[in-house]
Amino acid sequence: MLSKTIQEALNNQVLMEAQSSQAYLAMASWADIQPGLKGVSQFFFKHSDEERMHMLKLINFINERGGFAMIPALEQPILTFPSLKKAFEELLGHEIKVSESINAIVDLSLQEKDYATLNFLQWYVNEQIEEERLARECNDKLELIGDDKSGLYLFDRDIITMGNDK
Ligand code: OFO
Repeated sequence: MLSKTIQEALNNQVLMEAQSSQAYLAMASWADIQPGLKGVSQFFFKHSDEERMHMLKLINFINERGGFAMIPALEQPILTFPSLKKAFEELLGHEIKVSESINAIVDLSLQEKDYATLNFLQWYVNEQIEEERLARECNDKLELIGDDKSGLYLFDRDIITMGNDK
């Protein structure tokens, strides 16, 4: 059975994952209408789906452990970006916040000796390592590419397979 505190923290994580999914969906739609960013758009659509899966996993766990997963209202995410670099900076910043939030719940479950939640969260801890790595890699590449159009062409082509090794 989940304590009230852990349940609240996990429900807050449901919100964060839903916000991530929505934020990346907005990035996907924005990229979709930019010239030459079809690959990036697909990447964001896929990423948005993954965040929804992260949210569903939490919902199942909360309900399975005798809690109640509450589906949150969402704010409108950022819709447009001054550059692709800015969109990826936003993505990295977002993932760092998600990691911090996961770590805080890990801490809480340790304090409360809730080993089931602690064990459940290990998947998210590992996932965040991968998500941050991927976001940093994209930011580094875009930094190198700068305004080079052929570099951007290759980035858009290659991004589809980035992160497939996880
Ligand atoms: Fe759910 O991993 Fe990104 O936010």
